[in-house]
Amino acid sequence: MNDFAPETRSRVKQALRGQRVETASWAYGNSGTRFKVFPQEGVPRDPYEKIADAAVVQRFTGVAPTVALHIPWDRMDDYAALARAAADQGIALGAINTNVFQDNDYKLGSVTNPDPGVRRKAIGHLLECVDIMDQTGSRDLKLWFSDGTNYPGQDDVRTRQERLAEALGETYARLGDDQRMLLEYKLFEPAFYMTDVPDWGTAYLHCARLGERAQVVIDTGHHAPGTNIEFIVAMLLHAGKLGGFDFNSRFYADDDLMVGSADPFQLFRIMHEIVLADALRPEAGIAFMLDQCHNIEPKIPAVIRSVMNVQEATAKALLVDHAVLRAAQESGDVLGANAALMDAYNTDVRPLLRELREDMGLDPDPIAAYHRSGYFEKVRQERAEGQAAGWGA
Ligand code: PSV
Ligand code: MN
Repeated sequence: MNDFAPETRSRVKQALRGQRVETASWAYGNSGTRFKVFPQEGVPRDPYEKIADAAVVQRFTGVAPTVALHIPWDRMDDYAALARAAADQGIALGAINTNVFQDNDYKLGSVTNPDPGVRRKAIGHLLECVDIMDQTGSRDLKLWFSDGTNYPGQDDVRTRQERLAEALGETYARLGDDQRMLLEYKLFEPAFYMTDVPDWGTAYLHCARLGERAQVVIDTGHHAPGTNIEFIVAMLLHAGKLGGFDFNSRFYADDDLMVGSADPFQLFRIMHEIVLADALRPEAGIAFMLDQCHNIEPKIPAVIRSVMNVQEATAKALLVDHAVLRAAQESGDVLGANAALMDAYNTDVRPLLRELREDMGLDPDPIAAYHRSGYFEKVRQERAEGQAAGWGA
């Protein structure tokens, strides 16, 4: 690892230094499965405390300067004050995630519900979230719809698409010039026969119709097993329609485990497509967000670990020798082309990342530094009383 050419070393470090990963407010709160939520100590009780935890992740990683909010989980009176509190701690508020999946009214859907009154209510929430973005200074509105049906014939597929298009159109029209809409697809759950935005193709069709500021977001846990996610990444980059990622890992379904834990090779392949398209730079407009739940592991170190996993996959992707790869591809050298990827993937990039952190004035081992900091002991005491924030709360 330490025998890189100096140019490679500085090129890779420079790209990694500019990388940005957005953490999620809900990852700091209690979460679980539908069977049980195991509470943890020191968990934030309100959005301010979630922001404080996110700032700690930024303090030890240096590449996670924004935190996404979820409304109504992070509903409050004064979002501008929350944004100021974030700024005081060296971070900013990121994407606003909408939530039209938890009210009783949404049993048969939100924006695709057969009842126009329910559709209106759902659209009202989406518009309210744009109002919040105006106050937080957020760029991205993230839309995920649990809408779908459980039984064949339950509702008309094309009519639901029309209702969806109408809601998206009204919301898109409300966006400011510097704001974007990110549409997230998901194959299944909670609807089991059909979801209304099941795949990237459906999301792409809606976004293409809406315009430039509507982009597709890929949640890595939202596909059928075996789906070639990096192909989707390449296709959306090719079409100029990739707005970002909700990163997480899965073994079975939408497991929401730490990104890079179940299949680090897949994460590398995704980041390889990003690097090939020169889309790592923040100016390229791809939001690299985490959407994870730390049900049994301590939350802040898990978020730090996740950021490090993204950095490791990215560093490996940056090490792919594109000239060698391209030459092998063009001469039909199957094994040579594959080796160009595998050589990079099999490189131990951890020493380089430690060096990068030292260059950035950070501790080379962010998790050890977090444990030494005493932050957990402090919040464990401070937050002993009161109601811990939780997924869905
Ligand atoms: C849906 O499964 C999803 O991925 C959406 O992004 C939601 O907003 C999020 O999970 C909630 O954790
Ligand atoms: Mn998601």
